[in-house]
Amino acid sequence: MKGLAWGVCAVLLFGGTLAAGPLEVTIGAGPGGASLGEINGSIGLINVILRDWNSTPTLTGGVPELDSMQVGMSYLAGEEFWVAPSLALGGKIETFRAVSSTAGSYTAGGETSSQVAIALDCHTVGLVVGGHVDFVDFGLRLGLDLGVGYYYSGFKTDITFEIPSGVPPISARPEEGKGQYSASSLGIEGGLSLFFPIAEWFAIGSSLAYRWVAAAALADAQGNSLDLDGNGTPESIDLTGIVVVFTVSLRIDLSRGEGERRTP
Ligand SMILES: [Ca+2]
Repeated sequence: MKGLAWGVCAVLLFGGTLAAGPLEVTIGAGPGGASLGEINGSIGLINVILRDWNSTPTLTGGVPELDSMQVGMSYLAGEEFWVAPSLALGGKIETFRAVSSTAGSYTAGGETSSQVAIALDCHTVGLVVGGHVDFVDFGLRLGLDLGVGYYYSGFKTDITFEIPSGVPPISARPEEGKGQYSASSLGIEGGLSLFFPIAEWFAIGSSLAYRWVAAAALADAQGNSLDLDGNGTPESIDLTGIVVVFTVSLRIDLSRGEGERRTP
């Protein structure tokens, strides 16, 4: 959350440096997608092992497979200054979080029991600066958004992975224990947004954006890379994906405010 607080300050400072047109403050939430390609690849390999063990006749019990981490929730808060009737410049903070977990146990021969518990938590904060152009405005406003972003990601792991007795050897296994990894990278975002003005100062809307972010290596405080499936090859984080957000916007007319202050 410290990253988010810094980001909010940065957006406010950025906004404050722009000349005053109307200011529009927007908050929103919605489903977000992130490729997380190599991480989801590792989840796939872990699921192959679990599927194998779940169908081994000499084992009782079972462990559900892990869900893919491609979909999560996104939240955003931003502000834009309208520097021309249909052009706004500004910035936003956005967060994305995706989690996946499973737990269970296997018993072989009615005696030895092995535990499996995996919890994965990916949390990203992005600071995006850019612009918005309205190209249709007939009550509804349809516009184009474009921005460049800096993205900071945290990835937590908490893994117990005991191999049941009597199963064939496996070539790789996830490293047990807790891990906390981070990465940062740059990207660009572009998309469309639609606003329904309810009043001159208030609008609801939605936006559909594609986010392209360079893949980045995840490392913990000691510099160890994330190797989720334990195959000796580190997994990078790739946040590229589509984000759909439903928004609420307040428009504040700064010039009118100044005029009023000047009026005796
Ligand atoms: Ca790996």
